[in-house]
Amino acid sequence: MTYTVGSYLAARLAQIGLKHHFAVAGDFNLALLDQLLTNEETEQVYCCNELNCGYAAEGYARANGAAAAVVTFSVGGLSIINAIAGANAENLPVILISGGPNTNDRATDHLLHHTMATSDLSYQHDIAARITCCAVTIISPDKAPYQIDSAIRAALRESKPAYIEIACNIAGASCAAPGPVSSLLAGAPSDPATLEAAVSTAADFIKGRKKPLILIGSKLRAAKAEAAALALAQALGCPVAVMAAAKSFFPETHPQFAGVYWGEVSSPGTREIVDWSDGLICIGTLFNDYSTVGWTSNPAGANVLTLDIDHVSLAGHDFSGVRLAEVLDGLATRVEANPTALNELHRLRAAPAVVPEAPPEAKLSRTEMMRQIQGLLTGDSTVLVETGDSWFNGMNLALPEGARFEIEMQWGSIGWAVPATFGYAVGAPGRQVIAMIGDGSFQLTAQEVAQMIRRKLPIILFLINNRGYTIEVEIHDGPYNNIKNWDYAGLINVFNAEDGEGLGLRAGTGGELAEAITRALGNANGPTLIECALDRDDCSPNLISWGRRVATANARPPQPK
Ligand code: TPP
Repeated sequence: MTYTVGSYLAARLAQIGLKHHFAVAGDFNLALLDQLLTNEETEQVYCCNELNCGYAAEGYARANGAAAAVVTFSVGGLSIINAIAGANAENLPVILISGGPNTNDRATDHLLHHTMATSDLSYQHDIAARITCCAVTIISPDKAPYQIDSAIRAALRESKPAYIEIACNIAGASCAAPGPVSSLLAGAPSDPATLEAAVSTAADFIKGRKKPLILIGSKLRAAKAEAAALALAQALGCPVAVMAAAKSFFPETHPQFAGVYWGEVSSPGTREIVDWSDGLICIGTLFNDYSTVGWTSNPAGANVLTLDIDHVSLAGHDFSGVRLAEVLDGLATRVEANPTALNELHRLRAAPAVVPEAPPEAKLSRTEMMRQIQGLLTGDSTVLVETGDSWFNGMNLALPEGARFEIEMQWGSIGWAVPATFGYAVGAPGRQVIAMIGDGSFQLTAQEVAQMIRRKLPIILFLINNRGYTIEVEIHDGPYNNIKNWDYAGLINVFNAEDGEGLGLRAGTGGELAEAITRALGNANGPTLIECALDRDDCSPNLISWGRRVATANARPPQPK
């Protein structure tokens, strides 16, 4: 078989497990898209715009481990930047592929359409280089295989986005055949001596503590170390709390699960047990102003052992170049069971409160909405929550074994959830995909519901219509937090046009919501959007507490010189 630059890239995408790639067409990438279409093992999935395309790929990477998005030069390449920077922040290997100007127009004074009427055509590469772990521009078919492999290998190893720009007249040019894919998939091994030193120092730290406790953070998935963390937890027999951004990265049905640790807005009893521990084992954690509740809960100091993706640190020690999964595997064989903190957790923790069912004709409340969403979850569910009160409502969900939870908490860009949910559902066809999205966020990227309809995906979208940016109201209110109301449920018919099978339903009472959920479960050939009408101030108490702390942190005056 002979290869072109484009078909080589397609082969690599298929080999690394991408059964789909997301795309928006434009004249700089049409020849490339044609080449990608020649490979039947990676299907082209179209998006309404490039920002959505980036988020769809980001969601796909959450479901599938990696993803690719293909856009045209400049007008597309700059639109997708927000989503790719988000993938960087969230440690997801999304490969951004852009068509590029013809080689004959580079290094000349030719002015091209879609550019800022400047002959410097390197700006998109330069911008992409700032937000990816590897950026390559391909202007020669001879070098293409090496450049493509370098970018994909870096993305997979570092769990970060990479950038591949391909000149539009090079995509169809012949190039060498791909070698074994294992060269892209093999991770860099730990240095054995450093690994041994890191594991034995960390094991000593744990042995020296009376009340060790594990805290899991969002980087655990990027390190592909969920199974290794579970094995260490079981060997140690201690409580395991998760950070909000890592919800579902440790099974919530496990007897050692200690809830979500999020400072003042933690699950009941979780903050107390974390504070009580004299040996906090932080695995893949990331502390920022939001996760520390405005810097009020920021674990640090001599009682903290940090096990990061490629790095172990504790007071007086620092070891880098070690892989997290190998560190955890090593520790699991060296620690002794210590259930002290688990016993204390059982004493501290009250039985979960049972939320009574609201009368079916009563006006819909947030608690009744969440009670019904909770009842919907199975081990096959994945819940995606958009920035807003959905973060806080989602945290309280008790996830059945196997259920997954997705949150874009480091980047926190509203508009993420609709396209990311679309991409996630493309990447996880067997799962029940549910999203909770505020009205304000929905308005950014709503049109991607049309792609869910196009692909007949039975996603359930809970559109929370509380008439504004409630999370912003709690941080800092003003007229800018009011938004124009839409007929959200009615929008689905607009997207259905002549052939779609999406359902748009409205729930103003608990009874209407129950009926809408029943209809959604029966709608197998398209998404169902359920518009839940809530009062503007019907938000979770945790949002209020957290918002107050974050507002205080934001309002700190400059330090005097
Ligand atoms: N623009 C982007 C792209 N991302 C952001 N995070 C913001 C602005 C600031 N922001 C954060 S949350 C939010 C805004 C504007 C409002 C969310 O409102 P909504 O989706 O209605 O959710 P609610 O808080 O009402 O639950």
